[in-house]
Amino acid sequence: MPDTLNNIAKQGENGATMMPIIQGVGRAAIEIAAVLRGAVFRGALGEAGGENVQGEQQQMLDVLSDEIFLEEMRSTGFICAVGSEEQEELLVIEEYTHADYLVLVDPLDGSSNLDVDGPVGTIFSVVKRKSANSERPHVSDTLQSGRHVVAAGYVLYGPSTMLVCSVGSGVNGYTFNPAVARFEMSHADMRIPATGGYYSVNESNKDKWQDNMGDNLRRLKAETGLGMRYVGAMVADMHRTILKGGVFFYPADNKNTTGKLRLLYEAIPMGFIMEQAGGKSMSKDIAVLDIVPEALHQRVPVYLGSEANVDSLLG
Ligand code: P6P
Repeated sequence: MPDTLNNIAKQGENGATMMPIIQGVGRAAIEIAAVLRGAVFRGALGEAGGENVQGEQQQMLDVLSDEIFLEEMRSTGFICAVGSEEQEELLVIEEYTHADYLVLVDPLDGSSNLDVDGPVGTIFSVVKRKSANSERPHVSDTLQSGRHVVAAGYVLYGPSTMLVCSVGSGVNGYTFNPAVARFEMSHADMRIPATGGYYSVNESNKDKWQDNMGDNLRRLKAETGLGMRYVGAMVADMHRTILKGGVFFYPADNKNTTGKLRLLYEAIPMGFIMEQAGGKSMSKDIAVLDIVPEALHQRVPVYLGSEANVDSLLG
């Protein structure tokens, strides 16, 4: 009998509490994957006509994925509020304002890949509220450093649908098995290789990078001979980096002066997973997980991967 998401209950001190929440993520993932596969026939590809809080064009599937994810978090009964890339304000779950946990989510990361049938993902992290259960959840409940993350992970919608997660006791990958309609453990105890792999960055920005990153990348390439791979969806680029080694990074540049990727629902969950997989997660001169967030949609530079490669880039 293969291990399923039920296996999470046996992982560390938080597994039993986090299992129903991650099972909710799994249900949302199955539904989102089904929607993605049929989107072209429903005219669901393309822009929704609005912008998200980031000023980015919302894809129709961004909006739908956000709704699906919120509904599954509500159905767990353990989540009092959700902070989402697609919602400017914290979304309080009115039936469960007394619940202990909040979820931060990028419901459909890399959605610009959708109309070219490229990989996309969902990124999530779970934190315990700071406010009393009798109070109404507040955005300040989300503004906790990554050292307080209880669980985090991502879903990769690729040739297969994978859910990779950690509750603080290492990283495990589960692949959706359509024959039995459930996620089954396929990648136990994922660990990033110390050497090898690829560097992964949008190199077209290099003339705009801050912090001398162009010279540092030239040095990394000369020292390691790493090849380059870049999908343009953080989940896909990070998943390959964890499996093959190397480094994924998005420096600050003249356009994104504090970085492009969002701290609460991209950098922190991915940084948590990377550290749990034995890698390093930096935001220039501070560990991603040590940053104390100041705003729900705050952006940061990120350098995530094999320790030697991250150290080489940051010089
Ligand atoms: P660029 C997708 O929009 C995203 O937030 C991440 O998934 C991805 O790593 C990055 O932005 C891609 O940004 O500027 O290279 O298109």
